[in-house]
Amino acid sequence: MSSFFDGIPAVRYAGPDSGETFVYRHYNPDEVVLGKRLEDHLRFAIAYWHSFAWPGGDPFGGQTFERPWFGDTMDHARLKADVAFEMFGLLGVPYFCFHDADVRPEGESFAENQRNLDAMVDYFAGKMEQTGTKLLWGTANLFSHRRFMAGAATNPDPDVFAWSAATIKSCMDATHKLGGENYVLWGGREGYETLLNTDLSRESEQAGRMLAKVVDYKHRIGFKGTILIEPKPQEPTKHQYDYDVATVYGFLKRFGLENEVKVNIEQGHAILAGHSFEHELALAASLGIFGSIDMNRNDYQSGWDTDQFPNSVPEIALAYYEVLKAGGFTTGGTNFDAKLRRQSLDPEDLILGHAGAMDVCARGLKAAAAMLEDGTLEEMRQTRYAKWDSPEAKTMLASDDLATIHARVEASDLRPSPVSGKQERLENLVNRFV
Ligand code: XLS
Ligand code: NI
Ligand code: NI
Repeated sequence: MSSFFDGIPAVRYAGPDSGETFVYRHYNPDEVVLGKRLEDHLRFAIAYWHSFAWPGGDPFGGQTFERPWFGDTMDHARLKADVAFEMFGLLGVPYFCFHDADVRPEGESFAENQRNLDAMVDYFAGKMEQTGTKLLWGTANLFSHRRFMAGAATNPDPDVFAWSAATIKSCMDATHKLGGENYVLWGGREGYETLLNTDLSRESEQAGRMLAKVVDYKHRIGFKGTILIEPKPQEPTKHQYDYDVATVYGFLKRFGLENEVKVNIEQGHAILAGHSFEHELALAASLGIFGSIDMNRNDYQSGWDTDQFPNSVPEIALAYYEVLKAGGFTTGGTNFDAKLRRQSLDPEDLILGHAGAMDVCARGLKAAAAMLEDGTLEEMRQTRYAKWDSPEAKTMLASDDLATIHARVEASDLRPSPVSGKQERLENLVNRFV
């Protein structure tokens, strides 16, 4: 045991009336909602990078956090892992997620990176065995090191493509070995800073070829998890190719990978793309590519990815409503891609950030389940489209050509009569549950 969290008790469910600080008021993992335990609905995961690797810097200032595991040796990496697994235990969170660069020191060469990662994977395997914590997903950091400044798969230099492909292989192997349930690709540098030096045709072709190699390798090693692309419109690049769910779907179709790859949708990225979180979730579900969630919240004024812990139950309820409507998570889950504010220096801040977010998610999911059980929303949605059930409407959609439709409309003196969309009534209805 490290002494980092000394004095902080394990956070456990104490009910909504508890006045304690280190408790869940709404997240009772064993509570059954729609026939399933809350823990199995929400499938919470902690992001290694924000909680254990991020030093608290922003564009105007450097490190604010002082952590005993900050440093570039394998001893530091092991201490970081010890503290991370202690935190997973204190919070009772079933999953975690990591990038290679979060967990191992940066070596002098690719081979040294590989050795460092292998050693940490073995260390993780032991900890996972001891604690029962599982891996929701692994991923490669192809954006921090300066070699990736002009992209990874989309780099003008094939040497960087090679380095990236090799790194993805290492990270897929690591994820597979640790029983990871998904593998994520977030293309932080897959985009451009200026069109003046960018060949869009080449870069998208390179991205498509890399993704095809990832899918091929997944099948080659028998990885049963889901490959997930995480859309984001910009930041750090001026423009990121995986802009949003719709863009990713078009890209997948173009390379014939729409049945092989799904999406990991992040709240903050949806907001940056000018969408609501529920829009991205609903669209992914309707396209059959909904996979997983990076849960956080974006500051609505900042224009950048603030990765704050979520705190709005009504917003979260609408998001989980889409998740539940889509049938819930299969291999996916709720990964807190969220970080402390840089003034939140204390160990307890890490615990309370997550605990509060888990309570908010639990409330949101329960509200969403109640809306589904009530059924009025779905009933009203169906009623709105009910006329499409008629045989004439079905034939028109399936086979009538424009001339046939024209003849019918002209002969029957058709006069469409507008119907209320009932938005206010629907919004009032939602308010009863959140
Ligand atoms: C950054 C992304 C990143 C991915 C994993 O904005 O959210 O953290 O989730 O590479
Ligand atoms: Ni993310
Ligand atoms: Ni993000």
